[in-house]
Amino acid sequence: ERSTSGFSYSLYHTLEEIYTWIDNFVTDHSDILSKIQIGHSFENRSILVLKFSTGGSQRPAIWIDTGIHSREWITRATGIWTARKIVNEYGKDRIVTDVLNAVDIFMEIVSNPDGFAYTHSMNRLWRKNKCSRPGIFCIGVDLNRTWKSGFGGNGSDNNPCSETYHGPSPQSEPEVAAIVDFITSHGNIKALISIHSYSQMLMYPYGHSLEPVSNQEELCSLAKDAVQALYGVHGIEYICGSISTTLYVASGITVDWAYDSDIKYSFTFELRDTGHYGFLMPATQIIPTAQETWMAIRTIMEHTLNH
Ligand code: ING
Ligand code: ZN
Repeated sequence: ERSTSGFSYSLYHTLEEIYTWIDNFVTDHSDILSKIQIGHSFENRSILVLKFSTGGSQRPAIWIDTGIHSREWITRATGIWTARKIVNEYGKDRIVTDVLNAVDIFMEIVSNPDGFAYTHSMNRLWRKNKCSRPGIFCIGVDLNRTWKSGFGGNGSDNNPCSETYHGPSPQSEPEVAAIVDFITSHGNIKALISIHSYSQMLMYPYGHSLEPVSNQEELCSLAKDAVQALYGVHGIEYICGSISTTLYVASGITVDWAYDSDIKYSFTFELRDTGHYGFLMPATQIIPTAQETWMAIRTIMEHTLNH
């Protein structure tokens, strides 16, 4: 690598540093990488997606997002490491090579740029986006409660001052609308992985209902394989299951919308840890977290390729 050679994958970075890294990373690997701007945030920051593609047109694709919740710093750092891993393993690792020869990968590293900037400038524990609306005296919508599927249901809040405020209407927030528009117009996304922290879980729909999804046995067995592969790296234990039965009922979430939009492999991670550091995960755990998460992501990618 040339221009990204000074970038440390074992440190947390600011928004500006990550956006510079994206530009340099795309330049360094322009044979398989490009950058797509899918929209703008409430405060008018660019919303960027990395596209990994070895050719073809409208190939089936896998979507990965990190940083929907701004305080979950470990998720973006894991996403950045994962992006480099994918590039490094193409042509070496059989699964990555087979996947990228048939499937495109889209990664949105900074899914909530305004909230992320705010966690650096003002409030490290900010979760929501930064929208404000006339007559509403609290800031921000929870970007994992404002999706159309199950909008306004249990485990989301109508109070704008709540951490789980669902917003005025489905996809009212530009950060979510950008993803919905992109995925919908793409039309061939086969798997979606939405990465949060913390709790050490790998989950699948539904969040808004206790009802099992139609392929729940397949998702459960794939999740078990994925967390077993993860465990093999550093011995970290994850639990898996549907969101509503494993964590709690939550409505208007990303993966429920994805599943109801025909993305049958929809997963959400809660990365390290189980509460000791919580959102304040030391940077020394970035690489081990990314290494183990990678084995789970790779397992999901392989299954998606073969089904
Ligand atoms: N927890 C998630 C939250 O939004 C979650 C849990 C993840 C619920 C995915 C539904 C879907 O409440 C964190 N830590 O963000
Ligand atoms: Zn989260």
